Amino acid sequence: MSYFPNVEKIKYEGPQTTNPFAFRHYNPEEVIAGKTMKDHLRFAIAYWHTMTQDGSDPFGLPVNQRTWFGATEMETARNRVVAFFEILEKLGAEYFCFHDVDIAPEGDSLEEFYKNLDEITDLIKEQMDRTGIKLLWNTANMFSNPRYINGAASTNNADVFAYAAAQVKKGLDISKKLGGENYVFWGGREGYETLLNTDMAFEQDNIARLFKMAVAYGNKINHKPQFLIEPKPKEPSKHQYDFDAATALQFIQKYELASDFKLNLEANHATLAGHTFEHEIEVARINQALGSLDANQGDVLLGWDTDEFPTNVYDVTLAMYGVLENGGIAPGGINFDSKVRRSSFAMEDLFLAHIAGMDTFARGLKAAVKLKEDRFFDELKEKRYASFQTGIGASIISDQEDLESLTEYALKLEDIQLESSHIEYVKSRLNDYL
Ligand code: XUL
Ligand code: CO
Ligand code: CO
Repeated sequence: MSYFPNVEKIKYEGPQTTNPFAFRHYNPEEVIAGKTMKDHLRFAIAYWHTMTQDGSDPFGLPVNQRTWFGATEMETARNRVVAFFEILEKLGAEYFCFHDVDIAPEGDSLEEFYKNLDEITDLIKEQMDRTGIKLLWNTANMFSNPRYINGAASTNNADVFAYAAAQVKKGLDISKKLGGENYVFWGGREGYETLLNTDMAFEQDNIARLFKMAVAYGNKINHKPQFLIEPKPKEPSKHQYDFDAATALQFIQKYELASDFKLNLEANHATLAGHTFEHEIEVARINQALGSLDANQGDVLLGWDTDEFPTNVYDVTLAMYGVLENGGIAPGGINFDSKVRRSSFAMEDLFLAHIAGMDTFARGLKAAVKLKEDRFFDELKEKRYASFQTGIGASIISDQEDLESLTEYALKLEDIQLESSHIEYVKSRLNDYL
C-alpha cells in the first residue's frame, strides 16, 4: 500500500537537476567537517503539520487533499502511521516528533485515550523497527482541549493539573516504549490573559512542580530523555511565561532544573519575540542549554507563527553556524515544525516542501562550515576585541584591576582611539558565502 505511488525515494542529484523530487544540496552521506550531512542535521518530521494539518485558517475551510481518511478516527490514525513512515523513508529523514493527540484520537475518556495511544504506538514501533527511524521527541498537547482554557500546569483548577500530569506520565511511558531521545514541553497556554486575577508566582511554581514530577517519573521508569522547554512569547496566550530563551533559562535556573532541561528553539518563535533565530541559539549555546531546533520561518509582514518551511539561506546559515559552534545539535535535531501554505494542498507538496527545507539547511550547513574554516567571524571578533589582549585590557580580563586603579589609568588617557567596524563591507563579504 502506497500513499505516494508517484514519488520514488528522494535522491541527491546536485544543483543542476530539474527533477523537483530530488535533493539539489542535501547529500545525506557526504562528509563535511568530519561528519555526514545527515549526522550534522538530524532531520525530523513533525506529525502535526504533515499528517493532521488540514489547511484551514480562521477564514477558510480545510483544503488539503489527503488520502488517508478511513471510516473511523482510529482507522484514519492507523493509515496515518503507514503514510507517515512512507514520507520519512522516502525523504530519508531519520527522526520524527509528535504530540499525543496527533497520533491517536482522545476518545471519550482518559482511559480510552490511553488505549488508543497504546494501539497506535504499537504500530509506530513496528514501523520504527522495520525502518530504523527514531523518535527525536514527543510531547503532550495540553493546550487544544477546552479543559486547558486557563493553562495546564499553570491552571487555576487542580483537577486540570492532575489531568495534565496524567498526559505527561503517558507521554513518558510512550517515550520509553519508542526510545525517545528528548521530551518537549511547549507551554501552549502556560501564560495569562490579565494580571487582575492571576497569581504569577503560584502558576510558575506549579509549572516547575510538574517538570520535577516528570524528571522524577523518568528516573523511576529508568528512562531519561533530554527534557526541553520550547519558548514562545505569545499565541495562544497573550503573555506566555517562556517568552524567549533568556526567560526560559531564568526559569530553569531559578527552579534548579539545569541538569535535566535544555531548550528547543523555534525560528518563528524567535522572531515573534523580537529576536533573530541566531540570537536565541546564541543565548542558549553560551549557557550550555542548546537542546534542539524547530525549523521554520515567519513572514516579516505578518505578526503570528506562520510556520513556513525554511527557505531563507541567510538566516539558516547563521543558525547552522551556531549549531557548529555548539559542537553539533545531538541528542537534539532539526525538526520541521513547518506547514505547507494553504495553496500547496496537494499530497506531493508534503515532499516538495520538506525537500525545500532540507536543501536550505544543507546550503546553510555548507556555508557555515566554510565560514568556520575561513575563521570569518573569529577574525572579525578577534580584531574587534583586540584591546583586551594586551596592556590594560589584558589586565582587566585577568581581574587585576578595580575602580580605583582604572580611574588612575583613565585620568592619564589623552585620546581614546575608536575603530570603524566597516559593517557594510562585512555584510557584503558574508553574502559571498551564501
Ligand atoms: C507551537 C509549536 C508546537 C511545539 C510543540 O507554536 O511550536 O508545535 O513545537 O508543542
Ligand atoms: Co515548535
Ligand atoms: Co511554533
